[in-house]
Amino acid sequence: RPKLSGPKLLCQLKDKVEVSTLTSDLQPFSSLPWADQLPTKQLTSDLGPYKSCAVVSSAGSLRYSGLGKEIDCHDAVLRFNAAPTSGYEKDVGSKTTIRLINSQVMASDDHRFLSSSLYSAGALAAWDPAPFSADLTQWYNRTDYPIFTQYQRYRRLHPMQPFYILHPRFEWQVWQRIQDNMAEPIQKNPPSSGLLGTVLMMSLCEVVHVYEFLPSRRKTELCHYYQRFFDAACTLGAYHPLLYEKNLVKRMNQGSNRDILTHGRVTLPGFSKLNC
Ligand code: NCC
Repeated sequence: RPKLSGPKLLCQLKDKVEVSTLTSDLQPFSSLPWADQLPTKQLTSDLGPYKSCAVVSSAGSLRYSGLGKEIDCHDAVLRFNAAPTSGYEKDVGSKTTIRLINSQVMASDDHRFLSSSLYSAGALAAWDPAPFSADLTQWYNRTDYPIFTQYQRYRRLHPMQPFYILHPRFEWQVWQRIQDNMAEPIQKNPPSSGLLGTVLMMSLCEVVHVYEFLPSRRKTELCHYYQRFFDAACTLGAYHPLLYEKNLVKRMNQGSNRDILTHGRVTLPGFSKLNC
């Protein structure tokens, strides 16, 4: 299989991946009693378009980066899971436009998802590792974590906050882009929140800067910038095909290698700016 150049990879991503979210008119949800808790419109028609966007990975290498001001200068900022800004503003900034969370975060007691104010800034988008190519009904009846019960509870407590659920088709379309561009079979687990969030922002923004997804010279075994926990697998991957994701992002990067080294910064064009 020929190795595609960066511009070709970007066009493939734009053509073959549709960033879609669940809406209240979609089967099987439309016939459920809580359907009207789901948004009526897609995330991509409610939010944006933005000029510049920052995607802030949760990597330990953000600690002592001093990137906070630069991150906050973007029109929109995406963060992940339980990653806080409070107390870490100097390194990660304080603006949160969208927070992308996995269903494990919504379900585990540790994260106090229903009560913690960490989740109240900006819009929320959640995802659950759905079975490959399974239909929505199959997934609904057997989610990895109880994403739908937690979603309903959260919506009842915070009815005004925009909250979307990613369509599982989106996860697997992104997964397919990774697999089709790698020489070897990759694990059949969905991509990490990091790559899903990056592609999500490419559909909303003219330019996307991703921070410490490709590690800078601050690379560390510290898993998250906000926790004293060390594990190289956080950066290299175990369950998620993370190394392959990073390889793909490296190939699509339009910024310099120096930007990666000093800022852990990757520059990606938004889909609207691509001439394919
Ligand atoms: O760790 P996590 O991800 O929340 O990090 C968000 C995204 O940042 C990128 N990252 C993170 C750490 C690091 N050292 N390098 C990185 O590049 C990754 O792209 C990552 O996706 C997830 O993807 O949702 C994940 O969530 C955690 C965990 O569920 C949450 O943090 C809540 O505690 C997963 N960890 C475990 O299941 C133990 C992780 O595998 C993936």
